[in-house]
Amino acid sequence: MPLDFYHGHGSPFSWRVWLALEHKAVPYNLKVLSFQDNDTTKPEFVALNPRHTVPTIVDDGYSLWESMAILEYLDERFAGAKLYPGDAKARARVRRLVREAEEYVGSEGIDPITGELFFKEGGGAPDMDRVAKGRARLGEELEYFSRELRGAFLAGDAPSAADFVLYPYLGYCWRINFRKPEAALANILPAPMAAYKKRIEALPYFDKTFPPHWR
Ligand SMILES: N[C@@H](CCC(=O)N[C@@H](CS)C(=O)NCC(=O)O)C(=O)O
Repeated sequence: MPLDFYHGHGSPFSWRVWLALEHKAVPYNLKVLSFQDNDTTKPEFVALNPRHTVPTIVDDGYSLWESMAILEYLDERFAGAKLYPGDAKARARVRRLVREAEEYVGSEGIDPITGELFFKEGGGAPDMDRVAKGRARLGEELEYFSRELRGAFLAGDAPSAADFVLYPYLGYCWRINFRKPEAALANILPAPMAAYKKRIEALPYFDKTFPPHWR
């Protein structure tokens, strides 16, 4: 029986899960929630996930949230391509890359930029020094991740959980720059990361996962 996948377009966390479901060819019913309509806080969704976050999956009555818990669950529960491939060391490396992407690309690089340009408390003028620091941090980290490529992707010639965590941040950089050119992210990707981004975007299932309002 297909599992239910609750998704919000544009959420980097939810995008991870959609890419993983497709990559593993897990059957699923897509249930898109609207942030604009506050669908995540409606009682029927809160009954499934008291944290009211996407991604959430419901597999045969079992409800699970937190994107990385979901990725690990999918890999254990379903056959098919591995999100955490290889031996214990290779799998640990994928988990390390996941945490590094979340912490250093996401929290230290992107969050200060979006915090100033999109989500500024009180709607005051953005602190462009903070934006510049975030951009510098992001640049360093994208150089780091360029060195972590092992063939086409981060863990070899097939995508892994690490790619499905890193890629949505790269897509988000593009989107931030489109909406806020003052973020100056147009040239943030080093050449190996730009080529890598294109490889992810060429995956046969990629297109359907792209946020429709970003087109
Ligand atoms: N740590 C969570 C983060 C999930 C999250 O923050 N999702 C946001 C969208 S980006 C959300 O659903 N917000 C709606 C809400 O909090 O009601 C994960 O990895 O799944």
